[in-house]
Amino acid sequence: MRSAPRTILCIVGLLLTTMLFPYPARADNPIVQTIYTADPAPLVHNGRVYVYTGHDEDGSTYFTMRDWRVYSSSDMANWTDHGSPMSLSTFAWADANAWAGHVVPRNGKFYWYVPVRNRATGGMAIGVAVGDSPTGPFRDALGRPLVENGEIDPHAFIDDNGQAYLYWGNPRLWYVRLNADMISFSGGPTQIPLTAAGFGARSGNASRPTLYEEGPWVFKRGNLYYNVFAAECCSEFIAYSTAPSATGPWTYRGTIMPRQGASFTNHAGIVDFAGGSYFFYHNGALPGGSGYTRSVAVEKFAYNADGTIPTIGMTSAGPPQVIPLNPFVRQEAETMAWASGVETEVSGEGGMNVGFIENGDHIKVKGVSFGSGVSSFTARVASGTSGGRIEVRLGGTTGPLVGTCTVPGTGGWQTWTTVTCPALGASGTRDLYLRFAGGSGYLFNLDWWQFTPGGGNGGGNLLTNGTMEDGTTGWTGSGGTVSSATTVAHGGSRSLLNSGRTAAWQGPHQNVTAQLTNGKSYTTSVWVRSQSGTPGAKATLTLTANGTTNYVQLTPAQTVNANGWTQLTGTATVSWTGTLTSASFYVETAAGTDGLYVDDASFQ
Ligand code: FUB
Repeated sequence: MRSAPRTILCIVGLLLTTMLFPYPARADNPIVQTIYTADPAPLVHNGRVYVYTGHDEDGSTYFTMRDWRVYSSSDMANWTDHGSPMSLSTFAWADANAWAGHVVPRNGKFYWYVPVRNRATGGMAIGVAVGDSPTGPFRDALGRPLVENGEIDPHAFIDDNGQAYLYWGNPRLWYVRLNADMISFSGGPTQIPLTAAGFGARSGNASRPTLYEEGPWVFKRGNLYYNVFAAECCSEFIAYSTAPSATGPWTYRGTIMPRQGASFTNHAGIVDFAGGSYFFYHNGALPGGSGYTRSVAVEKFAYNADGTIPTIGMTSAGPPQVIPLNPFVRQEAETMAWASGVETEVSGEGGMNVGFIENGDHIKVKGVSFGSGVSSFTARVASGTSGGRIEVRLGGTTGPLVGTCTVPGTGGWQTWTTVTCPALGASGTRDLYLRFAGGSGYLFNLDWWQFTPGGGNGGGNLLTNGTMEDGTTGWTGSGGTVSSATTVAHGGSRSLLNSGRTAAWQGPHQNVTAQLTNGKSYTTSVWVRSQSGTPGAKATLTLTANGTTNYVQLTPAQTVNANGWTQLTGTATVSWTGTLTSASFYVETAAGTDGLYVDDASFQ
């Protein structure tokens, strides 16, 4: 999904989306926005959920698929792109149709079963690749098909007694008993009887008397075996059957996901993770989406008490985030909840990077835990042109700007350098938006980013309760009333309000006498809005030493208003002569007595 066709895709997509799939923009489902993905196969391994997908080529008018992709998440909201560790070229004997596969771990290895077209026969066959890690690389385990009968959509299941099965089929449904090596089998393929009792009755299609269409997903929960499958093309819905054993007999249990979502196929995978159950599927929800340009999405669900699966609808929000993301360790740029305009590519420094960045593009990282505050933002960047800027924003692409990093030209798209810029005013848990700005054409690539802690109540902030989340703790008024406000907040859920001021110098303040060092330079950041009116607001330090009071202007005065937050920032050297007896940090106005809201204050 490169930038050139994006305009056309967007127009067509907007129409299709409005007509067929009325989801708002910038939601978090589908989980991948940089390419079209299909046929999800989730796997839980070592505290992460991996999703193996197919890849629909842009503008496809058939299932034109040449490689497979891997994504993973530890929080079900931000997904890391691991690129493509397997493609048609992995299988020298295959020439087309990198369709719906499944990965299962065993013996310390990962086995990836896929349907591909056998060049020699022209028919669909099942291949198996093996890798040493969930992200590969994967190699053809056999150099030939594992099994071939012209049918598709393999799924492997290992029963409690260690017996593994491979299920597959369209239009029929098959299984074979895999040996413990997972790349050979005993006995021949067995056809599972497609009866109305087992898989639901289909009318009007003599060659397909039951609802079963393709994409079996078999698992065991308690004593019950489940087979979740795509039903009754076209359009497909997702249905399921249950059985007392891995080989049946199966009983049809009904619909899980009704027909929805602008794609005439659907394809399901279910896993349990971090105490929740998750249903993966695909639809045509991205701009330009259709039955041949699909996208993988996920919903959280809970089994009914009797073990049945509830009806699950497609949403644009996806599941709630399991744990917040830590910004104080290196985070890959390709870990994100939403991407707009950008793509990913293999990075020369390992893994992937975000690339093809143009002016106005952005990525969203959901639920970032800034704690008591940050002091700087660092990014690993490269640019074959003259670079641009990374705007570090909160809550949206026009949300509060906490920092701007300038990216220079580095002499190449894979010539990496590290840039750092001050970042002030981020605290609590917020959605992070990295908005990219600059001239025309591609600006730069981004490999990873990281914040340095600071501000708030830790990391050097001299102010107590700078986030205002502890009510009025630490703050005093010198006129009017100082209260904790919950109606507006810059970050978190509270701000501080000083209403009823009777003089411009009156504002919320706190004593910082004991914390100051003579001659030191201090940086201030504080977010302010007025209750009404448009006063000029500023941060000031009052210093009393040897009986004399001086005023240090910590930030220039900025016009603030009642419609949104304005950041006051500045750096000032603080010095005095003699003994310091009193020092107070103030937020005040240059003139007038408008009420002031104050939030996310740091003085360090
Ligand atoms: O992606 C190609 C085919 O479409 C899959 O193999 C089927 O399950 C259907 O989703």
